[in-house]
Amino acid sequence: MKNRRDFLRNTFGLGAGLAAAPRLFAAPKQASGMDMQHMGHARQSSGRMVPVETPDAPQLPWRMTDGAKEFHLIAEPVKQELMPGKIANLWGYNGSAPGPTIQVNQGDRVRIIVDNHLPEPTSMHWHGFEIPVDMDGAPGSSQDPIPPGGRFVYEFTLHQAGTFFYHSHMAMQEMMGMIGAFIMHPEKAYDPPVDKDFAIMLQEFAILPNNPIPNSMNMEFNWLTFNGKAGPATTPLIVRLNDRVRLRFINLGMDHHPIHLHGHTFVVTGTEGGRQPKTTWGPKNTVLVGVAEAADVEFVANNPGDWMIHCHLPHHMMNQMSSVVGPMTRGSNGMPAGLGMEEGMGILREGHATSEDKGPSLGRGMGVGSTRDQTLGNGPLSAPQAKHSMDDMPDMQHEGMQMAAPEVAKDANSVPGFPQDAFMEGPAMAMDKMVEKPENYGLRPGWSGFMQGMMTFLRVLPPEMYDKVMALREQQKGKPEPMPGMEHPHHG
Ligand SMILES: [Cu+2]
Repeated sequence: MKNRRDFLRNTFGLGAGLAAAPRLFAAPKQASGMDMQHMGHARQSSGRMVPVETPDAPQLPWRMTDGAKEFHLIAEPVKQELMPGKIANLWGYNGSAPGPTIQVNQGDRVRIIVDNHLPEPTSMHWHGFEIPVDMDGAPGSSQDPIPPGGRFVYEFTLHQAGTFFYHSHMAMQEMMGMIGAFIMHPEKAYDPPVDKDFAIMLQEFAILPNNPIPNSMNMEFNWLTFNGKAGPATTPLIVRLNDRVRLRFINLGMDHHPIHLHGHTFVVTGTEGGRQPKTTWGPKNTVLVGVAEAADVEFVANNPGDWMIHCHLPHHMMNQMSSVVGPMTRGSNGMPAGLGMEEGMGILREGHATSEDKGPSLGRGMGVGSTRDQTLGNGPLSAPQAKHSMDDMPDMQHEGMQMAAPEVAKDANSVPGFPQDAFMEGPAMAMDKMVEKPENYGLRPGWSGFMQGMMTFLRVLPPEMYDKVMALREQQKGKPEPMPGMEHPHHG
């Protein structure tokens, strides 16, 4: 809620004449005759381009000033709620990390006012933009860094089209969340046109237990997000059965993410360089989105159901993972992670960062050979013990969590390797009520216990159900108090 207020304050503080919602297109673009011939099975396609939705992330309004679409971005510390009760101190733009989505048309003259409200210098890079070098935002070479309290006005004409993004060009700031989507709509709608168009930004953070501030020096990440939310707080993508759908993935972090869609076969129609020729469109169901890359995929949502979309790296389908997660499930003497506040933030007073003593606590290694790690039995706790052991975990909200005991076999303790998922996902982690929102209407009860990290749903809904969810969403917009997880209503 605070994020939302900040966003409104920041955007409405710009002056009179600014529309509440972005007016994305100067005029509706009609498809040419050629486009109409190639509409294929896209149902009810109007031939118009549709605005890109970024579920859980806001859209950036603009106003026409001196012949340019003028946007205003404020680089600032933000409190981002990754999931209910898990608020992280990130850095982002206009109260949000990732920052708000910018949408323009090919050929637009664009002006972006960047104010630096961070406590240190920053610089804004327009990733992949073919613009004059003095607008490139490379600190030190193309411009002086923007000092704290300073401003830099970027202005350029955009001749490209596709899925782009903006980000701080200070490396560590990127790992604090400073990225946002920048969509350039083509002059003429792509063939075939889509009915639904979504963008999802992939980010990762290393947030040690008992500390809401990401350790940007960490090499091991335990919070994986789609548009700033971890499952089950991610808002599902709602489409109507037989819609043609485009998903745009944008990755800025330390890892590549193989994004997998259930139940459908897609083609990769675009990259961070723009639209790709049809001759390259081979069938796939997983797309590897490398660091600094974007991937557009398209398909016809012809298979009804609630289908998972997720990064397929197993640890990226988890929340709060760390190499010392074991002790958390066992209520013993607590964890050595972090040692002290300074060490937890990577500030060392003696020794070096990769030493056996400090390495594991800083998340730089896997804890192998650590003299500080504790000896663990491999046995699980009983369900009541497991529940009790989580009582003092400050990041967990027990009210509203379903907390049913996971089902385990009688001889579970005798099986080497047990437990794996038993206490980390499943009924004990379900929180359907806490993440209730219109887009989750009608999901199978208990669904939320199995959604973590980079995970969301593509909900392919028959017309009646689609209309019902859309009606609920409309109702929600009118309510003054947002539900948990509803901080960023859709502006699509
Ligand atoms: Cu991943």
